[in-house]
Amino acid sequence: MTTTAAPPPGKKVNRIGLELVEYKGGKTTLCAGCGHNAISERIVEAFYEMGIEPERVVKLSGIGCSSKSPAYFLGRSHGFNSVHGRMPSVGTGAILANRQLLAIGVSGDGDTGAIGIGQFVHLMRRNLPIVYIIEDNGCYGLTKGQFSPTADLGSRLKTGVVNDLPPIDTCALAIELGATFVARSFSGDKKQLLSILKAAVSHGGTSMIDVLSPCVTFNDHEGSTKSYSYVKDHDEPLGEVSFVPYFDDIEVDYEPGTTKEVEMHDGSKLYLKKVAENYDPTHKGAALRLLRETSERGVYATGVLYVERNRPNLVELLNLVDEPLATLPLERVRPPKAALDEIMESLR
Ligand SMILES: Cc1ncc(C[n+]2csc(CCOP(=O)(O)OP(=O)(O)O)c2C)c(N)n1
Ligand code: SF4
Repeated sequence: MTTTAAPPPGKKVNRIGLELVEYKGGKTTLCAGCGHNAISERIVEAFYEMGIEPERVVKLSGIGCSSKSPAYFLGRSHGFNSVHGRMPSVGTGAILANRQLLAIGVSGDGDTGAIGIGQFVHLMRRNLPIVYIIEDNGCYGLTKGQFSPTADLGSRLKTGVVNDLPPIDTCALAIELGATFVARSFSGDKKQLLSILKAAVSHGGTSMIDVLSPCVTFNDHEGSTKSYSYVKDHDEPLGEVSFVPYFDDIEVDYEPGTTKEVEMHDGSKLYLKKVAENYDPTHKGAALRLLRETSERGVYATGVLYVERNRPNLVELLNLVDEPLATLPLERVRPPKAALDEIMESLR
């Protein structure tokens, strides 16, 4: 139950009266220093600062170290740790059964880019309302560090083995397929990742975030392009990302020309400051060109890369009733006998 009574003095609570600790999950069992742990911490902060009721959230994942991480945040939320690469279909079922849930899915670059690529492709096309996070370390951490499909051409495993296949850029792929919110961030960039997560939660369609998240145990050495030092040295933020939620009526002063304002589905505002004047985050072609150009230089463009507003999400497209299907009484989900008889008659 959410409390809204005034908190005792000295107790810090959010706008629905909950403390930060109420957004935490179990103690992590991942390696110390794993990027995935930092992402879980930012998710805790984002949901706390947005004042979202944990019971309204459903956490979904596939299989991998990354996919274990929903156990380490939002311990009061619903959760489903699904089969390898199959989180999108489980998430689709959950949201269609209960459109009032707020879905957050955590996947890995292996879970998404290899076994789950087919499901990922269709999720991006459908605009299901879900925050879809890829915790991208370029390897299969859980099965001891083999290359994943996002590993860069020429990058090396600790054993010296060289990757001779070109990578899949999940951001470019998502934009190409029709995703309506696409961002890339780095687990080590607390401020940027937190703002992006909050914007993603406010989006109302599929928000795809590829978070570079180094695997300290198997892919953090020289020769890797997903190590902490490589990503720090090759991170090219698109601009500063700030987020003002709809419930904070704050006027933001910004320099025209170098700041882009994007209004999110729920009325929150996203400000992309100091972005190049000719970069338009609502222009598909500009986002794809940026990704192509930066990848050719071996750098990572981070920030909110692309946002498409006002496209109906899957729940709206299907014209679902407002109430969750899961709790509708039988008489409202089953057509009456007369209607069925009429259909049968029309087929004779
Ligand atoms: C059907 C099936 N095939 C293969 C596996 C073995 N397996 C478990 S996790 C994993 C890849 C994990 O990599 P990623 O999604 O990148 O997550 P990470 O562990 O790096 O966070 C694989 C291949 C499995 N569990 N199930
Ligand atoms: S093996 Fe790698 S991905 Fe898995 S928990 Fe350890 S550091 Fe993280």
